[in-house]
Amino acid sequence: MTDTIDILITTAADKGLKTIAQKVKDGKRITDEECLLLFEKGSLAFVGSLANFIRERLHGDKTYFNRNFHIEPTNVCVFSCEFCSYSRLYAHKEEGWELSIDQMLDLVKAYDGKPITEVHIVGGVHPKMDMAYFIELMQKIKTHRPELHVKAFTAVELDYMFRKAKLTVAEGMKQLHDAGLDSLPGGGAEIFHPEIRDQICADKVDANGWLAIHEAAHHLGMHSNATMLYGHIEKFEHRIDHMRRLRELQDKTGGFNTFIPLKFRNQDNAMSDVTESTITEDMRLFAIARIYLDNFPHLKAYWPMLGRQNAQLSLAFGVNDIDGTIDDSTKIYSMAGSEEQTPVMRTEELVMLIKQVNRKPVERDTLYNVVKDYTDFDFK
Ligand code: V47
Ligand code: SF4
Repeated sequence: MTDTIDILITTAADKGLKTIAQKVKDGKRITDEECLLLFEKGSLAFVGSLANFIRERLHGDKTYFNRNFHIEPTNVCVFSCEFCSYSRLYAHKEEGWELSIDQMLDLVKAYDGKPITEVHIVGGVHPKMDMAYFIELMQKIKTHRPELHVKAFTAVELDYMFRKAKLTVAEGMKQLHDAGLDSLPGGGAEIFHPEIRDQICADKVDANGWLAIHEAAHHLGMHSNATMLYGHIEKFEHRIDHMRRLRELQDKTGGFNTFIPLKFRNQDNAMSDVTESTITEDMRLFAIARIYLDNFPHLKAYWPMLGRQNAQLSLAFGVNDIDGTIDDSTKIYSMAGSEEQTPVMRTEELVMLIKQVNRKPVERDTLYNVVKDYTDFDFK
């Protein structure tokens, strides 16, 4: 019987596409030029089949999710990213919220006795929430529940904290790690290329700063994720530049777990005139990212942003992780007009969603250790 990959090699519309299919079959890396060719000429079916081949080679039908909850310490922010629907400028902070350490600890305590493995803490950049504040928070969370994995702070928040405390990146990272910070989420990456970054988030940490923070974390043995905010004013070349910088750092450190493409949503922000990408473009991007980022073990679709059904669809386009069951309401996406205004999904629902498309649901912890395989589990 001929495999799908051989059919793709034989029937590819173009010599360049044929070479790419052959490289995928042989487990070889594609170049930036080949990646551009995929964006320009690869049909949805072509890139999807290649990405699915890679996904199944890496993970079979396994589809991961985790049980986590979010804490957003504040939506007050000193920065003013054009795409952000969430932040309230420091000058207008009466519209914002600021949680005290005790309030955040109460949120953690609300999960006592519940089988949660991770807390994800990210928010705006508040000038008063400094190193000392977050070190105390980390220590108190760990004292209360030592085994809870703390995934916290985007490189944007960290860059601001370290500069304010006059610490080098290595010193700042070490202090937070010692206090209990386990890993970094992937936010704040947006689009690295200055042609775009200067237009959408000029005042926050640049590409090199973002990458240096993740590199420092990796050197301490911590893992991290990487995101890309796509589907606005960037061109294919900017997406490729973004992924190339990530692929290069991953070659050096191996510290990234997961790549998470974040679809730009245009509600209530300064970029509301920018049309959102289509579902076809979303799926093509997932697939091309899976093909290009050969050294990233995981590709995640963030379902609160994409919506349940599109997240389900993405499992045929290279995605092997659909994030967590989130019991609280993270506001960053509902405020930007995402599909999911109440991003809460029970484990049973998530498992069903994955099974409906014939994949195997596996609950993981932050570092992808298997917590429970739900393939043959019956909730009745
Ligand atoms: O960096 C802000 C994005 C990110 C909009 O690491 C928007 O597991 C779309 O990074 N449209 C923060 N996106 C969230 C984030 C994240 C989410 C889930 C999991 C993980 C992880 C990380 O949210 C920001 C920015 O790129 N964002 N505004 C918007 N209008
Ligand atoms: Fe602040 Fe983050 Fe919003 Fe930018 S995306 S304004 S850094 S909260």
